[in-house]
Amino acid sequence: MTDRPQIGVLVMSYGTPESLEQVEAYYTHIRRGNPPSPEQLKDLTDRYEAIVGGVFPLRENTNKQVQALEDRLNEQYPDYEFRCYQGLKHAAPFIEDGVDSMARDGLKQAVGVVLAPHYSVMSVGGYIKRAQEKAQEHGLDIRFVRSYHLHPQLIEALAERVTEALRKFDAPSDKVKVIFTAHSLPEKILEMRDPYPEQLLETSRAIASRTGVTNWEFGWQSAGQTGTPWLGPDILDVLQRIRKEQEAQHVLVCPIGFVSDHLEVLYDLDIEAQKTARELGLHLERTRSLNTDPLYISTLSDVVYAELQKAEEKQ
Ligand code: FEC
Repeated sequence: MTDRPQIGVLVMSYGTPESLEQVEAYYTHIRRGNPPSPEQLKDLTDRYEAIVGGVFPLRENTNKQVQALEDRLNEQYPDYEFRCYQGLKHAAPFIEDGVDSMARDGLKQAVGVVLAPHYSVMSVGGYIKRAQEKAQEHGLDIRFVRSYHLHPQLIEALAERVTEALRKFDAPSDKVKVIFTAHSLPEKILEMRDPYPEQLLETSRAIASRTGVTNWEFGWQSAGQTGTPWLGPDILDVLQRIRKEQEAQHVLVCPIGFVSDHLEVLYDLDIEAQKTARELGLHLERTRSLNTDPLYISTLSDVVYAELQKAEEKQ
């Protein structure tokens, strides 16, 4: 037993199945309880099979990020004892399970953080709402980090990756078109004055300024097929336009909206976008994912601690 104050940290992430058999239940959860059609299920299962034979890298990456954050927090702020709990959006342990575990372990104070730097009411806002509701049931005092898209160490980690990847091209940097990407969302978020698109542009500008990249643009990726419009332009259309207008032969994609290797990076970019680029005769490279980069983990520990400080200042 320790007499240091114990702080629960709810680390929230998208979640992924643990086996190909679980893909249907996972997809049904994403679709708010509506099972996918056999074609939709086959399409998703095929995509998982295509990324290194049906493994689910997001699970291991999230596990490692959560452990690294707990280690970092305890090392950096020894006046507290931090205990990290996972809360996944679409797979077990679900967000509610993470909050239940904190309450079961007797924690009274917690901070929640999402492994996604940009705030949208449809993404991070959804995670926070579920965690808040569960925490209220338990009387758990929990505060949340909403976004950290301009944190200097996050920008440094992403800028390092851009600089490093630019060296892979057999062309001067200003001849390489850099495309920053993030997961698209339904266009209706614009009516809600959602900060998501602007935060993504702010991150893009900060990386561009730090790396000296001037030849860049932002593109969306991984849009759903829901029959309603999603934010564009889609990365595949951007590649088509670059080719058609002969803007560049070299393209570097930097997926700033994601922090791990997973389906949306390993399939949507490394297989799908790469195939389009090859067909168009473009040389496409992608920046490395953050995964457990110490700069990313340090960003997380910093924003969690800052949130805890705000709670203490109020007392
Ligand atoms: O590797 C993996 O197993 C999981 C990869 C994965 C990540 C991820 C992140 C985000 N999503 C966001 C929004 C949406 C919206 C819908 C939606 C649907 C899917 C489907 C799969 C999927 N997402 Fe995802 N997302 C990942 C995977 N996502 C699989 C379902 C099939 C498909 O469309 O491909 C549409 C839901 C609906 O039908 O209503 C909206 C956003 C992020 C980034 C922020 C975050 O990580 O939370 C936003 C990783």
